[in-house]
Amino acid sequence: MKATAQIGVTGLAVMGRNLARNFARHGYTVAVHNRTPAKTKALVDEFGHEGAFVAAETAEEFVAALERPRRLMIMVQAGAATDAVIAEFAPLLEPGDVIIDGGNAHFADTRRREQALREQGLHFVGAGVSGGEEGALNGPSIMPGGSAESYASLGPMFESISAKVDGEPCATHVGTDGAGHFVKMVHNGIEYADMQLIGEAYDLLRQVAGYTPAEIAEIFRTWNRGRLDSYLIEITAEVLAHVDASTGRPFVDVVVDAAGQKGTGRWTVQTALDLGSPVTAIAQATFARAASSQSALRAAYRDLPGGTSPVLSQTEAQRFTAQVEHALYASKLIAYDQGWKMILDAAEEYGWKIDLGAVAKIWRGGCIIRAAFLDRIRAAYAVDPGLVSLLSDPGFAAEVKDAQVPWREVVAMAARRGVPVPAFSASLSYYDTLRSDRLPAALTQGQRDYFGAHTYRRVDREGSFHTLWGEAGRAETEA
Ligand code: NBP
Repeated sequence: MKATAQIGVTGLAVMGRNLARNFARHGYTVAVHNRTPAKTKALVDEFGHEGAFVAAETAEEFVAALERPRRLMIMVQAGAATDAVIAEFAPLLEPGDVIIDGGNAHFADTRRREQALREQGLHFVGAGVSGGEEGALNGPSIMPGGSAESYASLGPMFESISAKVDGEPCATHVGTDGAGHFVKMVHNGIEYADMQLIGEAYDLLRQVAGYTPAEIAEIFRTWNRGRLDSYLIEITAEVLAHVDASTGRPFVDVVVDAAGQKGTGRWTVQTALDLGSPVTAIAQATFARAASSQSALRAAYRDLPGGTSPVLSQTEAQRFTAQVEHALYASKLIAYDQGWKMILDAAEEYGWKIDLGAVAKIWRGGCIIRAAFLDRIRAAYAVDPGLVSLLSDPGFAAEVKDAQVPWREVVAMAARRGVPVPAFSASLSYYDTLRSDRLPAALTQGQRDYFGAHTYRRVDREGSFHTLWGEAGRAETEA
């Protein structure tokens, strides 16, 4: 077989097939391969007219179809299937060739695979791909890791097939080895938090303000024309406005209230614990899904007493709605700030040089959290690339200042009424924790020293100290 293809895609389920079509539609010759050859044939039969495809039945044919250095993209199930495909293809490749994993791999697996393949002279690029099947076809947000050398050859192709915002591509070299999959994981964690916060805003508008799903859809449509303008707010309005055809009831009322997850939110929280990154809003969003699925536990709690339920007047409901917008925006800002800081923490841990402004830039389009807000974050990093927190940006700081009264009133109202707002309150507590002059962590240190002689540091002297708690006089010793 003549080597004519600039890129090869193996794994032609929804994602691989759509990415292959996207490459072909952008003028690239694409070699296509799938473990079950019928899928390869179906792709070429159905979409062959869209561009130049080279159908390969065997691994050898597939590799032979690729121009050198070969670029081979794996789009199979994450985990063991990815390892199996790498084991199948790596022996057929030559030094300088590039294997790209566009699946949802855990970044630690990507680091392991990158190191092993580097020893064989191969480049391994873990590329986060966001936007689902629609994004894969029409323009995803692409977050490649791996070597700078591999990005030099892959970058133009990824940038060409990615989503574009203001003419700029939603693809960039994120950092070495697993940086791309790490950033994709945090993207999904932020997505969990954003969705939970929107859910809590809906619940408050319904339970406290007394609005119907259709009325709340209108409120979200209004919000979508302001600073909350985002894909998630837009689709929320669509879902809330939808009426179930078989019952005539609001669609949201006929859906079982137990949320699922595929695991990327959980990975974000697990990794955050290892890094010591306090992503509390993301964690609460992940736990909220888990709690919603605990049916026996929910049944055990169901009849326990809750808050009071005064009815709001129309004017009060309108005022409350404006307060919820503030609370949602401020909480969202905190959730994003937590995700950004987690990326910074990981960059330090793993030696990645990640341009946080560039991350905001490539999330403006193609992915689930795409939003006008991300352009604000990009702009904040353009002014100060060393920002430790988004709240150090004067514009964001001013908005959080404006949100103070409504944010606190909404969380207080939720507590009084017994409406669960785990992500709203986690965001507010995070804000209050970090702005505190003194934290009760000092007491925690005292307790730790008392029961475990864990020692403590003093505010007035260098060194580690231990108090002899069991002895009369409780003398302090230097540890
Ligand atoms: P799936 O995750 O459903 O995987 C199906 C593909 O994996 C098929 O091509 C299948 O081949 C192949 N495969 C499996 Br399973 N085991 C294999 C093995 N041992 N050797 C070779 N091939 C094997 O596909 P998808 O939903 O298109 O997702 C692809 C990747 O993209 C996944 O990692 C996913 O997490 C990620 N992702 C998905 C989305 C989304 O919205 N679906 C979004 C972003 C990322 P077969 O046809 O022979 O069974």
